Amino acid sequence: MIKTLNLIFSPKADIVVIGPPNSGKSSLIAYITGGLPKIADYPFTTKSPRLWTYVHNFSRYTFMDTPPLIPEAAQEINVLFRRAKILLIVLDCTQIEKLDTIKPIIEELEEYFEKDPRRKIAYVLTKIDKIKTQPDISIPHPIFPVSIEKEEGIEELKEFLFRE
Ligand SMILES: Nc1nc2c(ncn2[C@@H]2O[C@H](COP(=O)(O)OP(=O)(O)OP(=O)(O)O)[C@@H](O)[C@H]2O)c(=O)[nH]1
Ligand SMILES: [Mg+2]
Repeated sequence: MIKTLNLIFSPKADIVVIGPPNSGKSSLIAYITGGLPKIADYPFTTKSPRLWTYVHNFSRYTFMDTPPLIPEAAQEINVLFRRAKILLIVLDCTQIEKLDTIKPIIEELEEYFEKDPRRKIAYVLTKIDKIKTQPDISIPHPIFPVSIEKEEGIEELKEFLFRE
């Protein structure tokens, strides 16, 4: 008898970084880890998931950079974060009002991720250097406004990520 097994490989990362195209995921990972992912001012720069490591206080943390979150990619993202401890949702603060199409997908991914209560979800609002007043968004998770350009807000985020 021949049996067919469907094996799903989910790479192990501590922190999985997801978000819409061009929101600043790779820039954030590059800034924190010192790695050199491809960064550009157009969408779909990151074509496939990639792991980046960072050592903080003698502990090693692995970040996963992911391709842009679009409806067609939701299933792939779901597989990628199965072994993660933290899901970091990165949004461009200048594009918040354009989130309608992927909002339900994000909520679905959050629901799946939160099935394990030991896991944490946080939002990062990027590019705050581009706006005068921060958008008023209400989300039941920690929110970290940051600017890679002005090097603002990163320390607060790192404190959250690397808290034991
Ligand atoms: N002004 C400003 N620009 C930023 C900031 N963070 C990222 N960017 C710019 O935003 C653009 C997109 O950055 P990426 O890091 O490639 O975005 P991404 O989310 O990885 O993009 P995809 O891989 O295509 O999904 C680049 O031109 C970055 O320099 C920020 O805090 N402020
Ligand atoms: Mg990228």
